[in-house]
Amino acid sequence: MKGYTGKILRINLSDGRVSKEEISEEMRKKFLGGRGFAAKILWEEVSGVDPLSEGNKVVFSTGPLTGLPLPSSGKMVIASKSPLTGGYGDGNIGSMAAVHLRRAGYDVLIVEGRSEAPCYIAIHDERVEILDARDIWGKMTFEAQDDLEAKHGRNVGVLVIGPAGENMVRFATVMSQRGRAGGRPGMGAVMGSKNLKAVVIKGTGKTPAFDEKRVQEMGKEGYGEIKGKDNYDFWIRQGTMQVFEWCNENSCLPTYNFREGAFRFSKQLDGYALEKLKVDRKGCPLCNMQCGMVIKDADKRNAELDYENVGMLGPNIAMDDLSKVGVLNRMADAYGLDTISLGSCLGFLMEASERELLDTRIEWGDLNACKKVIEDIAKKRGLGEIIFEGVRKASERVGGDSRDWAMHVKGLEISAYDCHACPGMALSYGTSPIGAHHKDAWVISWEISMDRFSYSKEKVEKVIELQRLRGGLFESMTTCRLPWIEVNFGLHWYPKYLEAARGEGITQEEISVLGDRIYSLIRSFWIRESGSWNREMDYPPSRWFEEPLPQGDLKGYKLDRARYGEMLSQYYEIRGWDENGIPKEQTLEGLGLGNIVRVPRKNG
Ligand code: PTT
Ligand code: SF4
Repeated sequence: MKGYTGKILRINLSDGRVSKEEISEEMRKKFLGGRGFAAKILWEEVSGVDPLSEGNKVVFSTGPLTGLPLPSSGKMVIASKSPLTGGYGDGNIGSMAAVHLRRAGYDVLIVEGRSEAPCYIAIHDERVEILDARDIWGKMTFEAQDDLEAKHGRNVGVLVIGPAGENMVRFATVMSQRGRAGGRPGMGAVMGSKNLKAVVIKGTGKTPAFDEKRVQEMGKEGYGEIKGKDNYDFWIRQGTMQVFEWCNENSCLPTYNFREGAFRFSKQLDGYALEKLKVDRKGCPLCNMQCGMVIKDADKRNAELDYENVGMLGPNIAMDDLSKVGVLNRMADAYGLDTISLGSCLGFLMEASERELLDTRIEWGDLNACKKVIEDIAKKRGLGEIIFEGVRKASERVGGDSRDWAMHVKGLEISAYDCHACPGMALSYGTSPIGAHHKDAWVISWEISMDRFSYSKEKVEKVIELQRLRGGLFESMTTCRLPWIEVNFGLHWYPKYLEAARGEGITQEEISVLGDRIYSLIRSFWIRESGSWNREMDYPPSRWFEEPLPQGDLKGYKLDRARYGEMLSQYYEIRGWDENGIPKEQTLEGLGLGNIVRVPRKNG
């Protein structure tokens, strides 16, 4: 099949070995690329190891659309066994590194082993080097990126970790281009555990395509269509921040550690507030709807904002000024911490302090206290020692009833949508393949436009439909889904893009099977790796079931545990999983995984 380089580059940091392997035809057909490749590789190569040990691997994985002149195709998946959750973890980052990896002749980079001393990897086409990183170890991501560009030239792709990754903070992420972040479930910590500060990639070859001319033509048409969309101009003004006001109006804005769904000071934080502070716009390569909104923050420095960052570092911790949120966002990018988990961790500490479960006081909305805690997290000291492994572990440390309001699923902190009155979105969080993240099924907008309070089978089916498209197709092609979601760019384009890129399109039926295959494979990984799998792991935290919304239009609403359980059972049935959420043997057979996967049947 054309449209792939067909190569995996494997680098072992323990012994310095570098090898190149073929990607089989079967792998390409069954798993497409990106997340599909990563899940298959991790299933086969990472079993029973501590995520921060030499035995774990980091997989940087592109797909057949990555790097082609097609809308928003500068993306790659970074995956590993997660040190935050203990299960499968990945993130999707926009970076020139994705584009350069394919130009250098590789679809996938696997990094394994552990270097004795701080190092970084430099890939320049065929030449692969493991270089000394002692002079950049300890540096913030921005400075490290500057230094690496000074050494290797500005025309390279850089993936880098900050002090948080080096110190193996469990929600350390990987940064690129001073504002792109990827790998929420601790992929930065896995790099840190390998003493790997960065990967620098330069490729000078051509990105492979089956029909180059057709790709060019259709790309041009696609970019043009995006620009002509009704919502395009507003998107350019506010980007993902356009959803902030809507969340507040619909009582799904995370507020006071997900206790409430609307914030009194929301007007000081929303998309219009952003427009007043905006000084620039940035984004991923090959995109003509760039959504990284840059503002001048309260320290008079540039900070790049997205909705999730503002939701979690704003109302969730009662920070009522966007320029202050910008400071925290910039610090997270500099230290290399995931903003969603960070906002949840700060909210958790503030609530624990309010309930007198901590020796130290940390008040809601206190900027200086937050700045200090961020530094402490990155250095694992003070309150950082309590929270550096995320809210699940922190709740074991602080005790009381904190387990009920430690806002996570499977150990991954929840992204910025409150679900007291959104059962469908709660199911989406519950069944996301990496723990609570919205990326696989952002069902909430559809749900609120329909019957938001129902626990219908239609909702379950919608969650699965979105998971197939977003979690299966988009994560594996690998390209940004926002043109489709945010400006209504036609989904019908993508099978055509795949056809031009690799000589083979994809049918609706094949999209469903691909998504289901990846989901059952990742689920099998979780069951094998988590040790004690149980159905409760697919439930959101107690807070949403037990504590009704205390104010606003939806005052008194909360989730119903029994009805959520019924939805979950329907979900398992459609997926072909048993009553504990374990894929059945005939399901694995039917998805062509029979000869690949053996799932432990025991569960605890
Ligand atoms: C993603 C998660 C998100 S999702 C956001 S804001 W969002 C947060 N951004 C962070 C950040 O910034 N700095 C930081 N230190 N931590 C951050 N953590 C959070 O990470 C991102 C965009 C966004 S912005 C979204 S919705 C879409 N996500 C996509 C996806 O998942 N798949 C896909 N095929 N296309 C997507 N397009 C959009 O990409 P994770 P990015 Mg990201 C400053 O990484 O781990 O997946 O978590 O990659 O290049 O920054 O683009 O309102
Ligand atoms: Fe990146 Fe935003 Fe463009 Fe998507 S829309 S490719 S996240 S800049």
